[in-house]
Amino acid sequence: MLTLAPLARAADPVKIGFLVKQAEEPWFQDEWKYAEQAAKDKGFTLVKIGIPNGEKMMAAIDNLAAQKAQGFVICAPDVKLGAAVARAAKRHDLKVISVDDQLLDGAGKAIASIPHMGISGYEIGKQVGLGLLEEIKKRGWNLNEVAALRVAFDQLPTGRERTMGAVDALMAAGLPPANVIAAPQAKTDTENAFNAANIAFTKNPKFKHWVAVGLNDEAVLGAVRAGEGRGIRKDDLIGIGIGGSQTALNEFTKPVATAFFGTVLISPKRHGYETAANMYQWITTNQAPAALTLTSGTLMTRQNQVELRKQLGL
Ligand code: FCA
Repeated sequence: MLTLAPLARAADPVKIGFLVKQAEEPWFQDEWKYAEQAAKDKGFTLVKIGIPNGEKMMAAIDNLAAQKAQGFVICAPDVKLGAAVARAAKRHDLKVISVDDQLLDGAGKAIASIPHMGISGYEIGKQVGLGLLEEIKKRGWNLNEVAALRVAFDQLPTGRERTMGAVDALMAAGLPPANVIAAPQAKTDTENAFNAANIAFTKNPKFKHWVAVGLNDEAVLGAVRAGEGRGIRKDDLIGIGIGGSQTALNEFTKPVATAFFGTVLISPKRHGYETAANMYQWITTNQAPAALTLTSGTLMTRQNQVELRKQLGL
């Protein structure tokens, strides 16, 4: 009997959790979609759970263990929950990989023992800034008369890196630092970005032109909608987001262009498919994925959207 036990375990079907902080966001829907593709290709069961807060997150991990999953991929609702995630995974003997948002330990340091795949936030932010500069130049705007609205979610390191990369590029080209307006959002969705941007526009009526940046497409879309509400439209506002999922595509397919000028397209396929496939490999061959994988992005506008997405296999 004793010798049979390991054999029986090896034959256990592989079950992998994919836990995301904002299941309603198109980016996470896409990640799930590509993770499902990996599940189909490799032959494992994927368990998708939305974890909008710490309590739901802990319950989801317990639930996975009860279902005899062997591991999970996670984008946590708060990176400060890192130690709790690591402890729960260890207690249940579950492998864990983080995606998008790298988990932090109690001292605020990235947890190196949890393999992570995220975007190269600062670089991608710079691409946003350079894209804005090109469009500013085309329009002949004077940088002294331009304000950069930074929809900010600085408690999330990748969020801060992305938006700082963007404003650093603008300042390196001559945008006065005093023209950078931070608009902190309470949550990383369109509604909260809208509210944050609205306040910033109201408080800063002196600027002639605006650009808007944020950690994702929803942040920039919120700024664009707030601008519209105040009569600041596409001739006076240029927004470039980060993501390239349905939120951006909806804007690009409107018959008349809005101030949502572009987005840096990142790959939900890499983040969804690869993380899930890496977890499968880890479980079945005991080969852990790279400790850190940072993915890149490409500027996407109305003009190149179809071609670019095709290139990435999206
Ligand atoms: C973070 C953001 C998401 C998405 C992802 C890649 O988790 O909140 O919107 O940009 O990184």
